[in-house]
Parts: sequence; C-alpha cells; structure tokens
Amino acid sequence: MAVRTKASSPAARPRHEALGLALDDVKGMYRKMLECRMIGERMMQLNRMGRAAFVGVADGQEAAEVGSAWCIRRGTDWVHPYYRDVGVALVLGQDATDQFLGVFAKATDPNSAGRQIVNQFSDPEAKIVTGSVCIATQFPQAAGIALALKMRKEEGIVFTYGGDGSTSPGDFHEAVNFAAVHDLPVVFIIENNLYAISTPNALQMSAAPHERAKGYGIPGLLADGMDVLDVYEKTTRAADRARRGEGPSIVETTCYRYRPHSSDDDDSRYRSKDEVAEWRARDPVARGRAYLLDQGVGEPELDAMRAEITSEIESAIDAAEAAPDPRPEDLLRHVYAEGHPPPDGTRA
Ligand SMILES: Cc1ncc(C[n+]2csc(CCOP(=O)(O)OP(=O)(O)O)c2C)c(N)n1
Repeated sequence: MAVRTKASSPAARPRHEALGLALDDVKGMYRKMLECRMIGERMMQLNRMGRAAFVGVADGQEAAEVGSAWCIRRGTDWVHPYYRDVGVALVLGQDATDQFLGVFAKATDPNSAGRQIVNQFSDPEAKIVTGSVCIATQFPQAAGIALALKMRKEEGIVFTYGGDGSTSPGDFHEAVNFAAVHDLPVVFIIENNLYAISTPNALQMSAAPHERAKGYGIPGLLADGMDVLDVYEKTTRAADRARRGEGPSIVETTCYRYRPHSSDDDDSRYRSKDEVAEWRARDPVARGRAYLLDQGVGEPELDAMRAEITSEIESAIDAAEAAPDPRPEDLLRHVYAEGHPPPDGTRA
C-alpha cells in the first residue's frame, strides 16, 4: 500500500522518509488508525444500547494492525488475519459500513453474510482468507498458501496474524516450523496485547514469541506496537526477506487492548484501571497525531479528517441497520455444495 519515495541521505531525515514513506502515507496510516478507533468506540456504545448483540474491538492495537498492513500489496499478497484485525481490514479496503453490516449480522455483510461471529474478515479480491473462531488455525493455512505460492512460482507472500494466546496451540508451532524448514514466504505477526482473555502473558508463555523464532532458525523481530512507524519498519524487514525467497519471520508487536476481550467480558476481574491508564498514555492514535503536527500538518486538517470519519460512521450505522436481514430460506446456503442436498433431502 505504501508509496515508497526515492532514498537520499538518511541523516536528519524525518522517520517516515528514512523508511521510504511519503507524508501522505503517514496521513493515510493515521486516518485508518483513527477510523479503527472511532468504529470501535461506536460499536461498544451500540452494544451497551442494546443495538449490537456482540462486538470485539481493536482499541489500542491500531498501530500494530495498520503499520503491518501498510506493507501488504493488495491483491498480490495473501492475508490470513484474526478477529481483532479491524485495522488490517480497513487498510485493505473494507469500510465502516462493512464493519457494521457484520456487527448487525446482515445479509450483505461482506465477510459471511451474517453467518459467522463478528470480524471473520473475508475479501477474495484483497486475498483476505476468512478465518475460524478456533484460534491459531490460520497459521497452518497460511503456511499452506505460502507453500502453494512457492510451488507454483507465483508472486506474493502471506501475512498472517494472531494474538499472544494464539502462539500456544500446536498449530502455531507446526506452521512456523514447516514454513521455516521449507523457506516459505510468510510473515507471522503476533499482536501481543498481554492477555488472552483473562490469561496474562506470564501464565501463557515462558519465552516471548519473537524470541522463540530462534528455535525455528528464523528471524524474530520485536516492534513497539504503539508506534505505527516502528511496526511498519519491522514488518517491512520481514516482508522483504519473504519476498527475496529467504523464508518466514515472526514479528511481535507489543500493544494493549484497552477494552474488554469482547462485549461479554468483564476485564475488571483480571486487570487494574491503573494498568489500562498507563497504556492509554502511550496511545498510538495520539502519537500518530503528534507526529503529523510535528511534521507541519495543521490542526484544522486533522480535525476535518475526524469530522469526515464521524459522518462516515454515522451514515454507515444508518445504512447497515436498515440493510436486510438474512432470509431464513438461505440458512443452508454455503453449507452444502449447490445442487447437493443435505442427507435428509430437505433442501431444494
Ligand atoms: C482453539 C481455541 N481455544 C480457545 C478458544 C477461546 N478463545 C477465544 S479468543 C481466546 C483468547 C485469544 O487471545 P489472544 O490470541 O491473545 O488474542 P486477543 O483476543 O487477546 O487479541 C480464547 C482462549 C478458541 N476460540 N479457540
């Protein structure tokens, strides 16, 4: 997605230029992060108002998602995200309406036509592969796609995402090991937000995901997941290596989920308000704004951006709420192959 600028002297250049990014890229990243945050805030409100049954939002993880997704070449690279990745979906072309169609489980929800739980992102054009609620199942599938790309000598690499908790199931080990042995073009991005629902890192792992990379003989990179440019830098390194045919990497982004795991979770039972406040003080969206101001972007431009997003979100909510519900007679569509009735013969 990035517009790379020509390299010149690296000394005293703004960080984004040293990374080959234009200021418009940084503005674009900031816009996606802000949109992701504002969608999440509005979804939580709608849930508390009883208008959205169940939501899971990405507040606090915007830089990890947007910074890494900025390295993806849409339509060429494959993407196997997980349910937290609203920011990835937005960078790859989904919009606010798509998010609310999913939350209201409408027939025109682009991910699953209202069949799956929220945030099982899917887009054939953007090569986003829909996932499963079973965590870590995306990793072996991503390795499999990468194997196919390599065998067919096709362009493109695979980006796959998961949380810290998703590095515990065997699927993660099997996928990383297989990808490493066969030098497959995969970037494993782990959004380490310190908790898997209520389970803290200390009870989940004794070595951080990026450190475990050594055990597979591949690079492990640690990014500050509250800093979009740092995430972009580390993911670019991993993506470039994959594109050179040298194999996979693990990119761990340290971040924090401000909200409960989902709208059904009570996070006050396993973490303190002070801890949440400490992480909020490092907020990636606020840091993005500060960076842009420092680069000479004016407050009015950024305020106009926020106003535009507010109006997009409100229109999206109206449109999505008014969209048709799935029809009962479509219940079994996409469950059985068309033309093959289920064993009891009930479906025409
Ligand atoms: C195989 C499997 N085991 C358990 C669950 C229940 N579950 C859903 S989300 C989750 C925590 C995942 O945490 P993490 O990977 O850190 O991602 P986060 O939600 O924190 O972003 C668990 C245990 C599941 N969906 N699949």
